[in-house]
Amino acid sequence: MKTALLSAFLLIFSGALFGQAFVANYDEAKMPAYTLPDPLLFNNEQPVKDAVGWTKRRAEILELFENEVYGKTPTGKVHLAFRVISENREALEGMAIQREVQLTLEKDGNTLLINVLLYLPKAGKKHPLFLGLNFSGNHTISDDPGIAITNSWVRNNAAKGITANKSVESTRGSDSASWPVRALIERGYGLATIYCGDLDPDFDDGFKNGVHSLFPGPRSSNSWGTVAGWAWGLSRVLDYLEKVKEVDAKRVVVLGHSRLGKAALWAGANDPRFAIVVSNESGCGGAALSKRIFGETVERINTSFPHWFCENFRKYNRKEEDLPVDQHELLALIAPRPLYVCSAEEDQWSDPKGEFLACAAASPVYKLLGKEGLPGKEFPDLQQPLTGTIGYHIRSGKHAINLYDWTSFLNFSDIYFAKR
Ligand code: GTR
Repeated sequence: MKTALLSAFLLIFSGALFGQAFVANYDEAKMPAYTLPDPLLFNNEQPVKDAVGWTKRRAEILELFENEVYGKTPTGKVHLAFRVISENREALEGMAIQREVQLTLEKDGNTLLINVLLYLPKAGKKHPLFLGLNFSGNHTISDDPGIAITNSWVRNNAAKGITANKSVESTRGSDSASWPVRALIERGYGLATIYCGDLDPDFDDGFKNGVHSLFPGPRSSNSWGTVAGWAWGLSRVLDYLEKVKEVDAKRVVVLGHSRLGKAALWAGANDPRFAIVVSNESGCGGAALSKRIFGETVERINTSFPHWFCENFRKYNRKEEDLPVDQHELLALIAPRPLYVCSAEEDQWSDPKGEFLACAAASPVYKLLGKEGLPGKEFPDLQQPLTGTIGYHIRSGKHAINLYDWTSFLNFSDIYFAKR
């Protein structure tokens, strides 16, 4: 009864949200039969037998994702410069250093400015650190009056007083519940965050602004979209973090919630320097299997957010069965590094079961590489994390990232960074 009510609510909610007649399926019995591509079979159907074989197969899978889903990230040297714009060495009652740093990315005379907000524990020397994009500006993650309000484009929101795509003072600290900085510092971790809109504003402008301004030129059906642009930016921040003396750049966890979780996964797949990857409720185009057609679908995501993926991804609108890859293979690209995926019970739009099954289906690759993958095959109870080299939890509650989630990421990272 409770599930039926929840499904009805979600159905109406998602329809109303997009103002179009779209009926999402929330019934396992109505899902099509589907077959997942085997990550351990080459495109020519030959089996992958060992780690050397996997390196070759990995390149095939990466190329499929580039051509059919996220688009190809352009190559070419980008020059990185940085300057500290503010520093408070007595943040969080003297426990932490809070620093704002402006990065200038320059290519062929075009520049992009991005602001990194850093928190570092004062005790100790080199710290492991979480790196993640935020949704609305660095100033929204803390109510500290010292953090600059973003100058980048933000979505208008009359209720918040945002009318000219410019953020306002009253949004300071508005997303602090998603960023429990004190808990991280107390556990010995730093945090680096940047506003996703510094890298690419989240609207369809025909790929002109943000990172696209650094790589102008003709586009094709496999040119990158916004999710890939955000992922690329995470790697540029890691380039900078490698130069920060208080950061242990070999222990950086890249994480993201929802659309920014999709970006974190693609960043982790492309950049092996990320030691651990965390996806929080990343759903369709993230950790959830597309072929299940449960919750958000390929057609729905390409219609609501035409700028997120490459044009080729639209070939699979209502044709998920034709996709040559599925999202378990994105997770497999992270192997053998630790990966943590989480879902929320009331977030059926992101298909928690599809996220869990993707973890299970990525596990044979971890096993081939001598790692455990996801322990157990049973979908876990609420608040019962599974912890192998792939970790997974589903918690009660809504689509959000909260202290329970962060505590689980910290517990997971502690194991792999051997702090216990
Ligand atoms: C939804 C979108 C999801 C997810 C979410 C979010 O509207 O359909 O794919 O990314 O937004 O980012 O909060």
